[in-house]
Amino acid sequence: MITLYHFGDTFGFDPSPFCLKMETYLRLAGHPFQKKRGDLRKAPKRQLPVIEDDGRIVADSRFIIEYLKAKYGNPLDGHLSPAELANLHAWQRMIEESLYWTIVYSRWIDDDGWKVFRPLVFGFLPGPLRSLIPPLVRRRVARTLNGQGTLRHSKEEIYGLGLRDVDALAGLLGDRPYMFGDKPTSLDASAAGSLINILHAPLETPLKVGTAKYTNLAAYADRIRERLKG
Ligand SMILES: N[C@@H](CCC(=O)N[C@@H](CS)C(=O)NCC(=O)O)C(=O)O
Repeated sequence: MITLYHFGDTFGFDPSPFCLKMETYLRLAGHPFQKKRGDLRKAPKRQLPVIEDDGRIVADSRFIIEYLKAKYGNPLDGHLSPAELANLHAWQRMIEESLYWTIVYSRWIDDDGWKVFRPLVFGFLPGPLRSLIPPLVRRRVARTLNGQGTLRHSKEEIYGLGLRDVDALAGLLGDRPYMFGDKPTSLDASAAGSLINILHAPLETPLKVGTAKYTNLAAYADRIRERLKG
């Protein structure tokens, strides 16, 4: 049985777009799995998700999916043409290397998002640590966002960039059930991991407000969330 190590269902689902992507992939591909809380200190790359399968540990959702495809077959993407696979690759990178950073900004840096996000993810810490740890982690996230480039922009620009990615996704989906048509592909795992995290997290950020205007994306996130229930 595959074990998916993730952060936990803090929002009723995992707050990490990558952990939720992995869960969505496993569910859509029909692979039996169990979820366990992961420990970042034990994770090979100090990030989650990680899976364990027959004693083998694999880290990073991209490598995990490659591993699963090699071992269990490719039920989601096996029918795609080389051009479709190239397309899928580009869209996936947009979600994970571009839109992701606006999500991070909306939670960790934007003061309105941070006010709500902080108690949700750090509320479990005992008294003194609860005031000490969150600002330290927030500072580390700010350094990362600055190095990556997002934090060089104004708040309006950052949300504008994220919403352009969202607009592109809405255009791709159109009125189809999944991003590439009638059947789910691994792109839907990436898309759902981020869109559910934007739309269903209890943070009223400009990213959420702007995304909710796309009724096709809102219905899509609802639909995939239903499928995650089993
Ligand atoms: N490329 C990785 C990204 C995973 C990732 O960024 N995970 C974040 C949570 S969304 C994490 O574990 N962050 C903890 C840290 O960097 O300290 C993947 O696809 O799995």
